[in-house]
Amino acid sequence: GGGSRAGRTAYHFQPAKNWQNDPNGPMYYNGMYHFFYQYNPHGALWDIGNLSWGHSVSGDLVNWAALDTALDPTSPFDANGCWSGSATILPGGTPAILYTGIDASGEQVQNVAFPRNPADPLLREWDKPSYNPVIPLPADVPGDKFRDPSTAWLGRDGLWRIVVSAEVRGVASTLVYRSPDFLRWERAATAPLHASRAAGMVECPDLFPVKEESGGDDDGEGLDASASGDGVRHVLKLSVMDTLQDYYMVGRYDAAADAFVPAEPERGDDVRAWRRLDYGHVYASKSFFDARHSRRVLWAWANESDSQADDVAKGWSGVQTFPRKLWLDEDGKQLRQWPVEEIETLRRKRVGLRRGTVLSAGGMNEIVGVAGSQADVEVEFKVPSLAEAEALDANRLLDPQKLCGEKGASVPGGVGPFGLIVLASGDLREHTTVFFRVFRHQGRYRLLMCTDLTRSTTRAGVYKPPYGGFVDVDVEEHETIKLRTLIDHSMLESFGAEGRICITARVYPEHAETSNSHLFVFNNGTGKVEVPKLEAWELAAATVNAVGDAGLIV
Ligand code: DQQ
Repeated sequence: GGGSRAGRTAYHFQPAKNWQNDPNGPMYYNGMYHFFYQYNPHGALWDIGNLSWGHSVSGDLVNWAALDTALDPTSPFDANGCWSGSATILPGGTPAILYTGIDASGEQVQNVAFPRNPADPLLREWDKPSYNPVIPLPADVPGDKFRDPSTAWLGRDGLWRIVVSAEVRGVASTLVYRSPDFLRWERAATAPLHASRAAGMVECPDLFPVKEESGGDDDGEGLDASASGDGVRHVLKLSVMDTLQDYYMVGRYDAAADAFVPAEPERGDDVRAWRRLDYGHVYASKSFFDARHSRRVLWAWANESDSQADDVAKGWSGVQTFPRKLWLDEDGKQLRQWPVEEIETLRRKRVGLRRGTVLSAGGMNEIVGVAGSQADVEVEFKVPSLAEAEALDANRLLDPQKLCGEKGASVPGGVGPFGLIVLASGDLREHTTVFFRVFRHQGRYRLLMCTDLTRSTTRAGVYKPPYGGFVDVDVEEHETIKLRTLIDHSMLESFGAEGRICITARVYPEHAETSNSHLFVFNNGTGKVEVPKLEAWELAAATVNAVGDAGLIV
């Protein structure tokens, strides 16, 4: 059924209807972007035995045309589901997919699939050779804990490598497999690339190279999966089932030993103590190398925060983040993320604030002239003095999310809170805040960023937490504190300090069904805050999987 329009996004990736979860096998091939995703063609909920690979294509990562499903659970080696996996562009240019099948006996195995006709620009049909699975379940891994093959990379010894997630004798392990031909795969005899006793099963593991940044002009450039050598670092990214969060560690990958040496060993083996990819609500992310623009692009799934009954009524569930360019910060430890620049093709009406606008204590300015439910907002805050920053005990540093809850936007502070009020109803009964606060701890300043959903909707039965994280920047060195927020009906993606922190949230304001959403910039700190720059654009709706629109793209 069509369901209600409520909450549907205008420029984020969604299938026309039904359930979607993990991004799968994103790639750039023959002038076209391909995106696959975990999809239930039969309904709006995840269904353990019914997962297919949905498939869409795009010329610009903005507008998408839906094709038929690429993989369906129809073979003995995937009869109970085609689960997550990745694409690899083989030498000669043909793509291959590796994915997890739930086989006829309910066990997880790894399968390969190839395009039936590589000359078809849309790669509509995919063959699953009958010799699958290419990696059967190992004897020391339980049948329900062996999945999510990564994109492959080619070693100097001519062998392909992938990582697969497995629980080996009770320990969550990231296993390396090697292959001379992409068909015969052997588990590396070395120790797993990573093993975590504490965190429990991990999913969607990935190891990919990033360029060591010099602070020069070519910053932000991405690398192909097989890049190695001088100036190359690697990122190990893992999705932890226990918290439903994605974490990463930057390090050095030793290709000869298939070992990963973390840049921050002090964070330990428990993945939950690693850096978060996003401090909000995303999971099962996957990146790919976009050869067209020499960049690495990340996708991630943001599931619904309303009830399953709501999803059934809507007829759909799940959104993908807007594709993000991903690169390594100059510090060699943290990643930076930023919406791909193609989003700017959707920018329509632009409004701004007068240069030199100052927000005094309790100040609040409405940004009028753009539709507040579909906007791209960039704002810079300049704090004239950090002297009033509140002191913070060490124990309060441990739980930024809790701190965001206790010190919400309406709790006045020393330096901050300042930021945006988005998706606000005319009477402000519904509103979501995205804001910063500066604290002082042992002579150092700490920048906190929050997205607080507590008042985002008057509806009951919706998950509306405060989200938050500390931003890894030297506040004293930074002239201004920058924020970019993408608003798209139920989807809110915020990027702090030039992409050093991301917070994605799902929101369901009731007022949006019948009236406009308002947008404000505010300061609730004791001292004044300057706003040297604020630009807001209304964004046009993209063409995203509208029924029968494939002709528009090709
Ligand atoms: N979702 C897939 C699995 C993966 C999980 C099944 C992560 O392959 O481990 O839909 O969300």
